[in-house]
Amino acid sequence: MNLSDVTAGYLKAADFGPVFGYPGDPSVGFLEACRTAGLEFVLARREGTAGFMAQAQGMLTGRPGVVLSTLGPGSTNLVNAVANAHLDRVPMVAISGQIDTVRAPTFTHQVVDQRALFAPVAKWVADLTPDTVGHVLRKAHAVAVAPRPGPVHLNMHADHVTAEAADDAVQPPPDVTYGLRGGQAPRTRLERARRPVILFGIAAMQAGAGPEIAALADRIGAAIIASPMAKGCVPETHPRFAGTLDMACNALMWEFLRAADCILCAGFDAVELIKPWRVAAPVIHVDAVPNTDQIYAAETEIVGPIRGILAALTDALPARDGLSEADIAAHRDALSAAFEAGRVAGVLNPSDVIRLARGAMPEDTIATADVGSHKLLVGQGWHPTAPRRLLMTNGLSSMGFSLPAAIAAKRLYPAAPVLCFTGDGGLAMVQGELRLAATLRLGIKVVVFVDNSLNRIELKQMARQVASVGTVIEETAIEPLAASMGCNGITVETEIALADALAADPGDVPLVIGARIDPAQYAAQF
Ligand SMILES: Cc1ncc(C[n+]2csc(CCOP(=O)(O)OP(=O)(O)O)c2C)c(N)n1
Repeated sequence: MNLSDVTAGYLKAADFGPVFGYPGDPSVGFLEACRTAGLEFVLARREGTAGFMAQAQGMLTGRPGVVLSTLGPGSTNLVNAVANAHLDRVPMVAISGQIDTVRAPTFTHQVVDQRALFAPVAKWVADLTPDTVGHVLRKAHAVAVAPRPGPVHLNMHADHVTAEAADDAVQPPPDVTYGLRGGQAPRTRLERARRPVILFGIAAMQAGAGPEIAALADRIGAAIIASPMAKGCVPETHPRFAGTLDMACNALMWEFLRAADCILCAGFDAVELIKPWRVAAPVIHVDAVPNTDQIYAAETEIVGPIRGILAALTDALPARDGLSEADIAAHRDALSAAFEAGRVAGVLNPSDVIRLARGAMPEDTIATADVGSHKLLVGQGWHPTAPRRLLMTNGLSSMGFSLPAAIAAKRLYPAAPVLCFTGDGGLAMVQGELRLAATLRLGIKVVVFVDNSLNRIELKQMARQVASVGTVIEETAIEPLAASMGCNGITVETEIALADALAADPGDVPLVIGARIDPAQYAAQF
């Protein structure tokens, strides 16, 4: 199937009505695809009025109306109608032709930047490309109808119009159920599941839905998996807790998820996914917002207060065996073993640092993690038993987060033990803030994974067998650095020395612990 066939097939399957529009050169292949799909094309007299027809179609059906224009003057003529649908809150899919991709950056005749043109007046702008057309259409659909409804604008480059589509999935999203009840379909699915998994994320943590997740898991025999930023929402000591997705040991975690026969995503935000979602099990999406990212295609969506929806589901479902706690414990054992994979005897390994810190710090510790290889280990190996006890950035994932975050945490909770994990690269970006932490008399512990490397990037160079250019950094001289900032500092190279340093009372200024690690283990972890 070519890209136009997939697009016409989607519009037909989703029952959006006819395509209103005005064609141009790049439209020819798409018009033919409409004809063969049995999708009517209504030729208006100009693009602006075709857009109003599509808007009216959307107003009448509640589904997006579709409008087509050509590139350049066709798209500039269309802007008014798209803006109209935007402020009238009417769902719409607007598609414009565009110059072929090779000429797009340099050619001038009839070429305007259509993404920039439509961005202020549409909910979302994107290109339909052969590799992603199925996903883009699904997302365009979900975004257009999600509250508040409005238009999305899609470009179809001339060289893509009849290009073979690699992503040809035509899978319109389900109707969204708003409110607590959620219909019968998800209940039937959960009632029959033998290996159900609840995957919770940021929004579940923010809603404080841990007790409701645990209760539902106990009722239906589900395993519970956390997203990194939501860790602690369900205590990681819970017998149904099965690990954190897409951090260290991710092969094992994805394998476990792929073995599920039903996945309930509870406030799970796919912004945290590093790997693509390649899981066959049907997904039930429970969140405060609809599934507009479409990273996974949910079978059903229940949108509303997460805690209330989960509690209502638990009440409505009979007790089931599902996965036994013994099955989950066996997986947890495998996870613990995988966490030590690649460990080198006789040196300080990254996993040693986390294990020792876990042993040394009290349960009410607030930990922060920076971005890099060490974050992936902390994300799996740190086990908070309450929410908001591990702060990390896993959406934008900007280096230099963990030290400022630890300063804010200690200021807010002076009595709480605060532990900051950072790479040597991340520390170098923000080390001046140590001076502030000392001035504020904040007794935090800062554990630096010293490997003279931007390891997360250097690992990728190693995987491609290219040289470590631009990823090797200078030795971090912890003691003089700490002293110059009014802090205490120590460098350690052994487990014993690290355990001692971690046990020390920092007093009322930061204690910077440079853990000189051998990074070889990282290669076995990702
Ligand atoms: C502000 C910013 N710049 C660049 C990156 C890309 N990046 C991700 S991880 C990483 C390496 C981090 O090195 P380090 O802090 O030493 O941690 P390690 O990977 O060695 O654990 C880089 C450069 C980023 N995420 N954020």
